Amino acid sequence: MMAGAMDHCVVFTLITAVVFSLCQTAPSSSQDVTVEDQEKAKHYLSQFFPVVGSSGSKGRGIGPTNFTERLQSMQEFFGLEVTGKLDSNTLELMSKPRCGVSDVSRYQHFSGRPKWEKSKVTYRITQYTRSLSQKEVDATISQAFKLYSDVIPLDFQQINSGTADIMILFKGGYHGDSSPFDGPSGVLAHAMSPGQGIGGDTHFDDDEKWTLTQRGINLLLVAAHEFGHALGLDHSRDPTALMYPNYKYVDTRGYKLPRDDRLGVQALYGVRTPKPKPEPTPNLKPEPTPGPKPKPTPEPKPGPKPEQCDPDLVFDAATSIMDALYFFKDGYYWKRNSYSEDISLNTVKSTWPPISSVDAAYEYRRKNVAFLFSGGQYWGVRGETILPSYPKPISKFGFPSSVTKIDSAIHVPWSGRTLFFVKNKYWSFNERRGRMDRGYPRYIAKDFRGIGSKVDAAFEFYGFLYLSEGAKQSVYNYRFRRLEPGYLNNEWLDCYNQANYQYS
Ligand code: TQI
Ligand code: ZN
Repeated sequence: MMAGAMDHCVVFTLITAVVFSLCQTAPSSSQDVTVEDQEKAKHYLSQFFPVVGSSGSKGRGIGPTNFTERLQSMQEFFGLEVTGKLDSNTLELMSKPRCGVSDVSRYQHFSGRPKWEKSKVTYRITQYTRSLSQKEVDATISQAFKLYSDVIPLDFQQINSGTADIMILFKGGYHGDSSPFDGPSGVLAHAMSPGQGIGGDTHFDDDEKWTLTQRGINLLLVAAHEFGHALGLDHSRDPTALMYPNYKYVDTRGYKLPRDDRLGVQALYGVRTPKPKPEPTPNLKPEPTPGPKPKPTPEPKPGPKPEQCDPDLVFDAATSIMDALYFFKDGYYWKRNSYSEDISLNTVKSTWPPISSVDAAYEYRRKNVAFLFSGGQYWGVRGETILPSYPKPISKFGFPSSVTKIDSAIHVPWSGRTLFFVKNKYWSFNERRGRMDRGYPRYIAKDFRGIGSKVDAAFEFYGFLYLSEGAKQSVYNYRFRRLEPGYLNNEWLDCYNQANYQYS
């Protein structure tokens, strides 16, 4: 077998879910740590793993503050052995240059960043599955490659004879390499990272029931995942990513490459110059058929449409509502469907007529309701319907009369609290008890280090808290209890911020 493709701690040996552990380097001793090393490490942690929240004696903090814990979370993040000690592997990693790319991205490349060094990559399917017609397989495989070629300047071409860069086959059990498949379920497929010979080759276990639907194993999703490996992507920590190591069916109609994976491959191959997007237009209610036009009632018209891909875009508010994300700006909102990733722009009024603009919003999923705030009032909505008995004054939450407007709000499901950000302070509302927690407001800058002094918009999504100040976001990763610098706001709107990424 060819070397190269095999040494990226990849694939064939990795069959179970404990995939990351195989990438660990051998444990090393923690002797000979100098004072200088200690100082360097402290500096490193403060730069890349800022402390979040105040933990102090009252234990109110939301992140680790002590050196050992922070070191542990850094080690966990990089897949090192979690010793909490400054061992040589950890020190070595800390001294590596950061390439100007912060750790925000949850995608990962294989070590050595193997990738295809050409712009046309060929593939050949040498053995088809029993579950689907040849035509269906050809179409699905091509669709899976197209997810990538839509966003990176690489073209994939199917050939029917000879040796292709990516050789594809469907076969159960032993199929010619050192990792035979295991019968139904378990391992579904595997792929080699880019390289000569077997590099990029992709095998599908034909003891699976391959389908194009929700039943059985969806070929498009698994092929797209495997081709991610074949192009150089390792598993991602982003639960919404295709490269997240967990099979989950999503609607494949109009399926596009999820954002995290897109950023991952684009970091390797660069961005395919995006075709100009059609201007999103507010989809207004169908015009009444022509006739003598009734005089339009002089309504306060929303101002000009906000610009979707402005790198300086500041959101007024953001929230999830059911399965979509809503980003509010100047009387408009973008709605982004989680799965189809299509984005529409509408006026707030056209959807929730009494509301002309939204300052803050949050979803309380337990009750299947979202709250939209505008000035001193708020409305409860379920999807696009306003619930009865709204608006209500924000004083209902227990704000003093000095609070006339809320900058942003976020519900934190695991604490049952809703945080309200008002200027440079924040409040904590206990949803179950229906009252403000004692001891608030507190200073944002004190408890959320790494943000700044205000929060313009905030939302929770898949267990991550996104807090944005100005055009930039910070992501609070609850699992790792850490605030990480995030993407620009506009990345949620599928904008390409070319300048942010470095290509090799
Ligand atoms: N096959 C594994 C996978 O592709 C093989 C593998 C394990 C692997 N560890 C790896 C490949 C590390 C590269 C790097 O992930 S699988 C999914 C999941 C599989 C799993 O059959 O377990 C998908 C195939 F987990 F993401 F759903 C496809 Cl989509
Ligand atoms: Zn995988």
